[in-house]
Amino acid sequence: MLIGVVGKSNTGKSTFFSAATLVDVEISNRIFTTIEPNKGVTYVRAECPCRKLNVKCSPKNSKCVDGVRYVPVKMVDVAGLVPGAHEGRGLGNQFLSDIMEASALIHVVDISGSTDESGNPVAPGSNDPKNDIKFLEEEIDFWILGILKRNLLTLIRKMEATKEKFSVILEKQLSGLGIKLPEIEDAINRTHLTTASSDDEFLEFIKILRSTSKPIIIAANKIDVPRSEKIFERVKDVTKLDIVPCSAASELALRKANEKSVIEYNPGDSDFTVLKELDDKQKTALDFIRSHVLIPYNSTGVQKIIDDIIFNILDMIVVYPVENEHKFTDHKNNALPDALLLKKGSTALDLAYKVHEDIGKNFIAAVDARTGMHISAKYVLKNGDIISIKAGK
Ligand SMILES: Nc1nc2c(ncn2[C@@H]2O[C@H](COP(=O)(O)OP(=O)(O)OP(=O)(O)O)[C@@H](O)[C@H]2O)c(=O)[nH]1
Ligand SMILES: [Mg+2]
Repeated sequence: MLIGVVGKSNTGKSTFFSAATLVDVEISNRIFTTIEPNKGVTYVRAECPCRKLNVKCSPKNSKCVDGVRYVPVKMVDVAGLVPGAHEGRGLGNQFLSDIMEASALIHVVDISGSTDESGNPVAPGSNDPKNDIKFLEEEIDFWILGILKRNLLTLIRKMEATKEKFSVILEKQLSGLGIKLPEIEDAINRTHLTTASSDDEFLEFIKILRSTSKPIIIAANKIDVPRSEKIFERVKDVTKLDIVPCSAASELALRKANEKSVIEYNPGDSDFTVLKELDDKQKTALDFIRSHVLIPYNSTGVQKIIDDIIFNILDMIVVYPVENEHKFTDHKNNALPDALLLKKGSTALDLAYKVHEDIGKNFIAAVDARTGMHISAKYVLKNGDIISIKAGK
């Protein structure tokens, strides 16, 4: 599972990434600060079953803080896109190949309107973020069009000889983007795409595919800047995408202060507790975050965006595989060691394969550890299930 952080330059992508992963990266108020992608691990929050079951969990692949399980998700932050990137403007769009495998994208938008279309600083309110939302989608579509059309003519000619279906050729061309054949066939039917279609018709086809293969959530960043709220309300009313007010800089400051034990703060919380005597600068900064972000918006938005992507947009659930269904442990006696993300609708057999291919291949049966009931390979998993899989050798 990989989430890509995208947007034009200077909107706060690396700040968002650093707040979400606590990886130190370069952040600055100039364009094209990031050139090489930054990679890290962030976490989604789920309820850990440990409290209700009254067991002391020993997480291995994840973390548990006060009964909240933090499940890892990979994140990549890339260079800034500018309008016309597909024609080579700015850094071009080749670097988007770094988000090729991403299951979803966080589009970080400067909702204070204080960066122009190329990312240069301007007075707050001067730029309309609505245009940024539109241009980014277009640039991604053009990037996919480029991938799709690479050698397409040669492939179409070959197709006549091999009698391969057009949809199969397109699937091969788009294989790196994780798009499946039924999605391609559906989009072909909806757009009546043929080998003779124009670029505009291909773009229509791509738009449909992109919305399922690379769904976008908008991080309306820099909401802490005065008067951003009005812009946010206006943009929210006109965009069809999920949009969440966000202050990545506040989240980064809070997580850093928590790391240094200056405050106690957990990602996604609506407030923090001061643990040490603060100097004037720290006090002013923390008071500002509380009054301008946490009180009006209930959180900085960063964690909410990550949780929304995984659970609402990608429709995933968290499942806990165990070996011993009575003690909820693995063979080393660790209780609830792993928390795995699976697509809603996944079965016990899918979980077995996710744990290990051999366990999937040798699946015999499974037990729902909460109820002690035997379940079949076809059992559809529920969020929070604890499952013991029995496999042969
Ligand atoms: N007020 C405010 N400023 C922010 C916020 N997030 C980021 N910034 C500032 O915006 C500027 C750009 O931040 P970066 O994270 O480097 O932006 P980027 O999108 O990664 O930029 P490129 O790598 O050049 O594409 C920096 O001065 C940040 O401190 C925020 O939530 N609020
Ligand atoms: Mg950056």
